[in-house]
Amino acid sequence: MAEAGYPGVGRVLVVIPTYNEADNLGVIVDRLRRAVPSVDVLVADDNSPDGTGALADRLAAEDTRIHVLHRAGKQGLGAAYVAGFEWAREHGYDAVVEMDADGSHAPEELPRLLDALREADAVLGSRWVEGGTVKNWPAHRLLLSRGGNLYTRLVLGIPLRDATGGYRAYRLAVLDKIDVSSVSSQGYCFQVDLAWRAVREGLRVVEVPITFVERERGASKMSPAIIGEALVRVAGWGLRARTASLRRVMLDR
Ligand SMILES: Nc1nc2c(ncn2[C@@H]2O[C@H](COP(=O)(O)OP(=O)(O)OP(=O)(O)O)[C@@H](O)[C@H]2O)c(=O)[nH]1
Ligand SMILES: [Mg+2]
Repeated sequence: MAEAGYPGVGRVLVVIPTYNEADNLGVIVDRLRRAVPSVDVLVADDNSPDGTGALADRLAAEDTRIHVLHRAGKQGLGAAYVAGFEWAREHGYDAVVEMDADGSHAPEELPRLLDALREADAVLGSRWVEGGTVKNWPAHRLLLSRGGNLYTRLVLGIPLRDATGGYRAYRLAVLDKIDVSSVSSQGYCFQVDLAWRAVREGLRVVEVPITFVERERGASKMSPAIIGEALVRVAGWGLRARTASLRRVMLDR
């Protein structure tokens, strides 16, 4: 019998978290369904005031591969993903993909991520490896992403070039290993948190180049609070990891 889903990976669920993305959702889901028809889609909407949830319901009514998770209100990107991953587990998927609704993550590049997942536990779409790039970002956004990744690399001591990106694929078993339901980080920090957990567990984490495109419609949900969360939490993890290895060195003496 032919394997269901994506060859070599199995049943794949692409989780798209949404908050006020009515101008973007239809386009991205349509592109995704055309680009990789064998994957399923779950829109995780936080009761968007602009009617994104109702739009997702209409898309789901026309296509059995599209599903919707309605959440009570805006609880952050991380919480929406954790709920989406739980849904994937309950429904027997083998792998999950993180993808933004705003068009920054091209569905046409998804096969590259899924192909790499055949030989990996987690695949990170990376803007900052050779072949990766960003389109239409102003200088301050480039600086924030480059600076944030340099900070993460130095503080955590991990080799990843793009630990803050949100275009990724994970094997479902990995999410259990890194205890994803206990993750409470929300914005960029959610992405760093998962990458950090996976690297610490010794899992096979690989980066593949992507072309990230700045959103054309709708508003960014990025805020100083989201940047602050990442700065503070990453510093805490780095400090804890260094204290733990220092303690090990002392005990070994
Ligand atoms: N369900 C849910 N989705 C969210 C929440 N915050 C952001 N999102 C979605 O997560 C994705 C990424 O959010 P963006 O606002 O694009 O954040 P970003 O990509 O870091 O910032 P930009 O590069 O400026 O677009 C989008 O699909 C958002 O609609 C939230 O609280 N709940
Ligand atoms: Mg975005």
